[in-house]
Parts: sequence; C-alpha cells; structure tokens
Amino acid sequence: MLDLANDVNDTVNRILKGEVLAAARLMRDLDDGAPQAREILKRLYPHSGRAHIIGITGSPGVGKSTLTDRLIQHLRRQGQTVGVVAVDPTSPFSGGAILGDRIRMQRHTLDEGVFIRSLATRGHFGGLTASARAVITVLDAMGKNYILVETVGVGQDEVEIAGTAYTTLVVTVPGMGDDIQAIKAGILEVADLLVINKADREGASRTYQDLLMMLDLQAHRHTSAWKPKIYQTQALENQGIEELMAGVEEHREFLAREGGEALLAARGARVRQEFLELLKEGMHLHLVRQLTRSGRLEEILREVLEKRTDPYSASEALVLEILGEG
Ligand SMILES: Nc1nc2c(ncn2[C@@H]2O[C@H](COP(=O)(O)OP(=O)(O)OP(=O)(O)O)[C@@H](O)[C@H]2O)c(=O)[nH]1
Ligand SMILES: [Mg+2]
Repeated sequence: MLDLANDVNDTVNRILKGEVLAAARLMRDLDDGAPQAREILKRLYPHSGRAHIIGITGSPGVGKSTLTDRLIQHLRRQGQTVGVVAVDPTSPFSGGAILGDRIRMQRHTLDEGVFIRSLATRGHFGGLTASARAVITVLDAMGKNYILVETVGVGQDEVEIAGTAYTTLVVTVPGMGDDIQAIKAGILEVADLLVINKADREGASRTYQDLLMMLDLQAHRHTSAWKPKIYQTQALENQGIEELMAGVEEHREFLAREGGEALLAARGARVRQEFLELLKEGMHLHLVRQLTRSGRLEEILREVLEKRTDPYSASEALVLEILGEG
C-alpha cells in the first residue's frame, strides 16, 4: 500500500517536471483502466489550467495534421513547449490516419519540448471525450505552454472536444460545397477562427466570400463580442501560418480582456461539461455493476422480454427508485 502511494507520488512529481516517459506511461495506464492512474490524474488536476488550448477541427483530409505540424514548428521557434492530442475515432482498426499523423508530425518526436498523443479507440477510461480531456490535463500539468487538439469535425463528440478548447480553429478547403454546408450545420458555432487551408487550390477566394457571408448571417443571430476572422493558409508550403498564429494570439488577448471574463466563461463551460460527463459515466458504471451483482438487471430484462413491462417504464421506475423525485 505504502509502495503504491510512493509510486503515485513519484509519478506525479515526474510528470510535473515534464518527464516524457512518466507521462507516456500514465496515458497508457489511463487507457488500460489502471486504478492508480486515476489517482495520479486527481493529483495532477490542480496543476492544470495554465496552457492555452487550441482546437483544430474540420472534415477529413483538409490538412489539420499538416497545419498542426506547422503550428508546432512556429511555436517551438518562439521557445514555447507544445502538447498535441490527435483524436481520430474513424479508424479504430487500420490506424491509418494515426500513422499519417505520426508521419506528418514525425520530425517533432525527438524534440523534448513536444509531446504528441494520438487517440483512436475508446479506452477503458470512458468515452473518447473523457480520454482526450484526461490527456489534455496531463499535458497541461507537464507544463506545456500550448496544447493543440486535432479532431475530425464529423461527429458531435469531435466537434465538442474541439469546441472546449479556448481557441477553436475550423479548417476547410477551397471548392468544397458540401463542406461549407457541413460548417453551416454546426461547426461554425464553435469557430473562433476560420481557416481556408490549401489556399493554393482554385476557388479559395470564392470560398472566402462564402464564409464571409455565412459569418455575416451568424453575426445577426449571435451577440458575442468576438467576431471570427477568416485566414488563408498553405500548410504544406508553410504559408499564412504566422498570420494565423497572430489571430490565435489576438483571440487569446480577447479572452483575457476585462479581467478575463471571457476566459472564465470558457473555463466554466469546460469544467461543467467535464464534470457532467464524468458524473454520467461514473453513475452508469456503478449502477450497472450493482444491478448485475444483485441479479436485478437480469430480472428487469426478463420482465421486459416477457412483455410484463417495457424498457421505458422499467428504466424510469428504476431511476426514480434510486434517485427519488427529481
Ligand atoms: N495542396 C495542398 N495540399 C495540402 C496542404 N496542406 C495539406 N495538404 C495535403 O492534404 C493531405 C491531407 O493532409 P492531412 O494534414 O493529413 O489532413 P487531415 O485533415 O489531418 O486529415 P485527417 O486527419 O485524415 O482528417 C495531405 O496529402 C497533405 O499533404 C496545402 O496547403 N495545399
Ligand atoms: Mg490528421
């Protein structure tokens, strides 16, 4: 027992010092559901909240990883340390995209100031969102100045992960009519900055106009003090990166203005989401275990199967029984 406590202490201290090996081991342990990993995470949490978290989201193949690689490069030149979380739920088996991420960001793997973690499957920690958040907390506690979170903006979860960053970049490319539709359908709301990557391609200015119009429409509906701007980049050629990063800094300054009210609100939203998710996960896990152990779950399922009740009534009654009237 004492050994375990020492082990936890030791790991916490090493991670706070930014040790890569200790952090990598913890992330693996979190995935495997090792109990002490969660204890370590609890101890790291108070040390998080210093990094600036940047979300990078957009359809598959728009150049998010290439862009991330360029942002890392830019930040490293300024002496900043960087953590990266690349979330890719679309390829749990092939690992193809993750391999792509690795290759695209490979040159940074020998740099002690950069830590890259790819997540593809739901580990034992809970949903992908919970895993991503845990990794962000670890990177933050390690003292990384910036954390870049790459997610494919296709599902609700993925958009949500990117949306909980302090500064969210929504990436698109020229001439993707459908993509613009997709942006309309939801991710525009989370965008602090819009990026047209592959601006070397035909149709960049048309896309620029389209986006501008959409932002204009949105501005009438929302009253946020921040007006998203549009940036054009050629990640492959390292073009437009400086301007984009200047935009990120501008947004960061906006968040810190007036006593940091906007930053506080962003932090509040993060904390709220994180807590509610963990609560849901914890309750579910606990309850299922308990119901299974007592045989109650089988009993209820049999009743539903024999049509003595229906799953709606049965689950409602159970929730009421456990939690009382809401
Ligand atoms: N022409 C052009 N190609 C680019 C540019 N940036 C990236 N690419 C290419 O676009 C392809 C996809 O790039 P990635 O960075 O893997 O894109 P991604 O959005 O991370 O892809 P997923 O993670 O699979 O969704 C690669 O072949 C890149 O070389 C650019 O500015 N111009
Ligand atoms: Mg990628």
